[in-house]
Amino acid sequence: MTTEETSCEPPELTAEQLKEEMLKAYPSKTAKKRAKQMIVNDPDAIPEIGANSRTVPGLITQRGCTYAGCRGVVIGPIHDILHITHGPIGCGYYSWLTRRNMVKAVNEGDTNYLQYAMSTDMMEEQIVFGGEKKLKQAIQEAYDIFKPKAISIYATCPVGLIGDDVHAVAREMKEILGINVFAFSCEGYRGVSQSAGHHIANNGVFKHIVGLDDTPQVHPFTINVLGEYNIGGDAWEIDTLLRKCGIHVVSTLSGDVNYEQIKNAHTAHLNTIMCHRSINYMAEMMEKKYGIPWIKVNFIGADQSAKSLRKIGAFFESKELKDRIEEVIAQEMAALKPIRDRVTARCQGKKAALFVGGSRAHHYQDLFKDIGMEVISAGYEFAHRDDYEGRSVLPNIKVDADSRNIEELTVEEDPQRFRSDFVEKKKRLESEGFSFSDYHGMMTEMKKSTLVIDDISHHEIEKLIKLWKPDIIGSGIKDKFVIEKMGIPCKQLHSYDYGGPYSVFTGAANFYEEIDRMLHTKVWSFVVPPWQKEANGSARPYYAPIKKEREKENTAWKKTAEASEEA
Ligand code: CFM
Repeated sequence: MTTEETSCEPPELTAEQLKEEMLKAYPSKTAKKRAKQMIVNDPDAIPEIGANSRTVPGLITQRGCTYAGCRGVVIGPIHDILHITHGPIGCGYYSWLTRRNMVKAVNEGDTNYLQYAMSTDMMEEQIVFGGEKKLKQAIQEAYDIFKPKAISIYATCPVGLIGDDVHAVAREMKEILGINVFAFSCEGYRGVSQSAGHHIANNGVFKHIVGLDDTPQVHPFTINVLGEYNIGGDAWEIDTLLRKCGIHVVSTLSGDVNYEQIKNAHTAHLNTIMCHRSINYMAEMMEKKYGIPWIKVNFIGADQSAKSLRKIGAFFESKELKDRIEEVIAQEMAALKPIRDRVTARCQGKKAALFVGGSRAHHYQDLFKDIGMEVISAGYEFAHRDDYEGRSVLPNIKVDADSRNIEELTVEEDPQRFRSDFVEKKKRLESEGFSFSDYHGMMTEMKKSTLVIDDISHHEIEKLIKLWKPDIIGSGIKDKFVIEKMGIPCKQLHSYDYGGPYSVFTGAANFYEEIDRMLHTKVWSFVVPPWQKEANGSARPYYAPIKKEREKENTAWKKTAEASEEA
């Protein structure tokens, strides 16, 4: 590059300097709080990060509410129970099919209620005089129409404020209807984010569903896949891969799962956790009550998928299974290689930044690593310190008033069903170096001097784009268009827009190709949003470097296109 071309580029900032730039705009109290949530990483001496605390009012956050985490994320995907939102219609409406937790009703008699949005549609009258009567009526009406196996009720903010006892209504209707009816106190305001809703949902599913069916497993290698929600079909790809290897999934919590599968989940040999944030509670409680050990897996990224399969194989200690797993990995890797190589050649060295939820900002780094890309900054919306720093920090996490608000169930060993043989096996394997109940978190796997940002705000994303110029950002729908209007492609990593699946080897191929397309499409060079323009219509100098780079690429592309047209 000539000096002229670089003349308006801002100086390359260090992570510390970038952080300072981001904080400059804030009042001092806010800056002090945010500073603790923006950490310059050092994988060899993981620094402490501020997480799972309240968002400062006025900052534009990506977070959702507790109701969303409970009804929308963890329980919502169970497709053959009726989900009734007790609240004003908006809560039910906005949680209606917006998350792409896909479902197939394949067998005769399978039921799928997910197309319905059921709500008590609370009005002023219920807010003033109480909504329990209307809730009972709604449950009765829903039962009369659908005759479901179970009904689940979700409390929204006003329900908590006026004090409707959703649990008493559930107990009463359970008695009257003779089916399982249970409720969740998951009012939106109950926690600082959707994370509280995950915990509440885990408690409810554990108390009201898991363990209701003791039919023993006949398959020798059975697992549950916890924290996998079948977004864009991810769980289906994982299931197919595991089946190829000879591993049987008893239940997936809760991607494309039915009520019967969850009732029987406690009979599996092993719990594997995909999303640690949303479901670690369930794994812990199942281990305490039934003795089932758990391991962390990651089926996002080819290398990580292979690693996870091998870990499951090692747990079962069967030579036949391990050999089969190696065969499958070899086949899948061979099929993926040409795509991975082609995309790597085109994307190597490009820079990505990821700000997603409570798990994907970590997992999806592996897909970028697979194709030689670098992750310069990442962060979760609502994860806790253990998801960043690893579970070793659990004893040091201070429980604040907001977390104390969420019930911790007291779980004891089940006198009949506790598997002491599983505990023996776990101990033996541990003594041989196998690690259980482990999650090392995001920061251990990120490079030194990358910037880790918890609960990033729109202002901070804008600064990151202007000053560090990532080539692509993985994020959510709330900021996607802000990012794209700044000329940077944004891969929507929650519902994937219309894309996916991205899990395991087959999904990795989809992801690589899509990232390649997004990085190399020419549309970004045409984006000049109005606020970038000076009065005379020219682009503001601040964005000029990005625009210039893109224009250069564009000219090169045009030349190639013209040349090929001439030929
Ligand atoms: Fe777990 Fe999720 Fe996530 Fe999550 Fe979510 Fe989601 Fe997510 Mo959106 S359960 S923490 S609450 S992996 S809906 S499927 S994509 S924020 S990173």
